[in-house]
This record gives sequence, structure tokens and C-alpha cells, in this order.
Amino acid sequence: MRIAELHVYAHDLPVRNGPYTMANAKVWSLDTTLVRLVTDTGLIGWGETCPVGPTYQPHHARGARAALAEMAPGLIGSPLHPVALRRRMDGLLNGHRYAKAAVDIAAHDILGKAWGVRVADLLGGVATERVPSYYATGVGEPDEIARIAAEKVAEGYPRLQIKIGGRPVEADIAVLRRVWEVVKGTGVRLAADGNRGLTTRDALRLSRECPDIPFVLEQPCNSIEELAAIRGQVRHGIYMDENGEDLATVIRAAGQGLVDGFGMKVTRIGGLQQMAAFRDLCEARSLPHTCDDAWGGDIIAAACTQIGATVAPRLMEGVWLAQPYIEGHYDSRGGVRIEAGHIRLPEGPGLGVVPDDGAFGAPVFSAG
Ligand code: 0XW
Ligand code: MG
Repeated sequence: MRIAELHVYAHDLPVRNGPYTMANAKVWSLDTTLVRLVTDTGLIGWGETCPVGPTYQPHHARGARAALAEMAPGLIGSPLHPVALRRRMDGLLNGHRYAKAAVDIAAHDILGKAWGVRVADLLGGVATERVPSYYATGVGEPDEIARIAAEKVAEGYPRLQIKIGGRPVEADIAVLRRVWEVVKGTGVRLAADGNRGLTTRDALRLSRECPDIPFVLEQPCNSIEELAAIRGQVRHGIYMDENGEDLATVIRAAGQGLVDGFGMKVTRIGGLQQMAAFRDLCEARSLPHTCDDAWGGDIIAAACTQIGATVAPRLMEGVWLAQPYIEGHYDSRGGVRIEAGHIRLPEGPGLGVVPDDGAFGAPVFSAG
């Protein structure tokens, strides 16, 4: 079975009640990219990649499509085996893992359909059918963020991620203190996510002024060097997110004991094949992690849920989905939804999500 056709689509995802605000980005609408692969046996698989704007990571929507256009002719005739496919893509284009991930996800969708199993089965087997999620607030004011926190705990979310950074650190400390007042005693786990936006000075102050609040500090500062500089001085666990660009960096961070866990994005690391390797490295060092993406609709949501379902539950920090911030679904019958803070693993073969006919209009380009 080989790739016979590759089609690429662009689609807008407006943010419900936008903008969504992080330390380094404010987004009203996201430009997502869909990949549809067709095999020589007539099977169809879908992939997706959706940077959350052009400043969150060194990724952008038109960059993803340019990378896919560069690789597309060389992918026609390729087998779908994920490792061989990754090597083929690496032979066609250096880097650009976030674009390659869309092809990798579509290939996993096809393999699952061909063998009549879910992608989670291909990735090692289902550890749970009910995958925990977490809710990420935007950067905001203390009362508003505390109101959202209380609401999401009541809905059943086992974890909250509070966005911080991009403003005076006093404002972030005030938010964390107010959130703790309302969630203390509920058992909810907390992350304070700086999205690279804090100086080391402010990260140290935030940690020192909140010694009683058991949050992990997620990607507080911009670089690995800055994380290393505060590592021995903070009172809180440190998670790496945006700096975890590839498996080599993950190995370095885990090997040096630089972090206590990861926020990980399926597309940033290069797709589900690389994500499964990441999961196994983390398990070998007992490092908790998420299985997220930066943004995206039902296809990326299904991909994150499929790998999330395979993670050892004690190390599972949750699958974040953009679904609560998006109107509607690609698949009007089997769209991926968060209910009571958890996601039911889709039941059909492959990703278990099939976009409605014509959901994305005409392709922006095709090969094959
Ligand atoms: C909360 N997320 C998973 C979604 C946004 O893209 C940012 C991201 C994060 O943890 O940084
Ligand atoms: Mg993060």
C-alpha cells in the first residue's frame, strides 16, 4: 500500500469569545492546514497541523503549507510505514517537523483503517478509554481567572493550566493566589504556564512568593539556558514545553535532570511516531507529560487523544484540546469532545474521526 494522492486544505478556526491570550500571542482566529492522503488501494487518511499564530513557536500556517508543497511530489509512491515515511520526509526536507506531522498523522489514520484497529492500538495499546484533559485559561485578571478555575473544577477537569507572563509579575502572583483560594482542597492539579514570557528574575520571585501553592512552572522562560539557571533555585517543579523541539532535546533535558516533566505537542515533535518515542523516553525516566497540540480541530484532537490513551496513567498530565474554544466540528457525528474534563477515545478504526464531505472546500494544492 502506497501514497497515490496528497491533497492540502486551508481552513479558518475562529476563537470562540476571543481573543485567546498568552504571554507571547493574542489570537482571534487560527489558520489550520489539513492533509488528505489517498492510497493506491483507495483508503483515505487525514492529518492536521495548526500553529497557534506565528509567534508561539517558530511555526506558521503558510510555512506548513510551503513545507508540504516542497515534499508532496516526493511522497507519491511512498509506503505508509511510519518510520520509513519519516525518513523519506527527512530526505526531502530538513526540519519542519510540524508540517511532516500532518502526513504522519494521516498515515496512522490509514494504517488503522487498513488493519481495522484504532490508532491507539497501533501506538502500543489503550491504557484508558476515558482520557483526562486539562483546561488552559488565558492571561487575565484574578477574579475572572479564579471564576473560570472554579467552574472548570466543578465540571470535572482534573488539572488546570493558568497562563502567566507578558506583564508585571505582581499581576501573575495575584492571579495564582486568587485561584488557589478557590481551588485549594479540591485536589485539582495546577500548572502556571509562562509560555517563555518571564525573565529568570520574575520566575524566581513568583516561585518564592507562592511557596504554598503546588503548581508546576511550565516553560517560564525563553531558553533552555534560562531554565537551567533557575532550576536549582525555584521551589516548584519545572516543565518544558516550547523548548522541547525534538527528541534530542528531550533526551538532553531528561538526562540532565533539567525538568520534572513536559508539555508536549504532537506536531512540534514531528507526529505520532515521534510522540510514541517521546512517551517511552518519559516513561523510562518517570517524567509526567501532556499530549497536546498548539491548536486545531477534530483531526488533531483525535490524534492527541489516541496517543494520550496509551500513556501510563500515573504519568498522564492530560490531553489539551482547542474544542472548548472552537464552534462546531469537522465530523458532525463523531467529533471529539471534552465531557466532565475527560475525552472518550473515538471508537472507529484509525483516528475514529471522518470530516464531513466538503468540510474544507477545494484543496489549495494536490499531488499525484
Ligand atoms: C495550552 N496549550 C496546550 C494550548 C496553547 O496553544 C498553548 C499551549 C501550551 O501549553 O503552551
Ligand atoms: Mg505550555
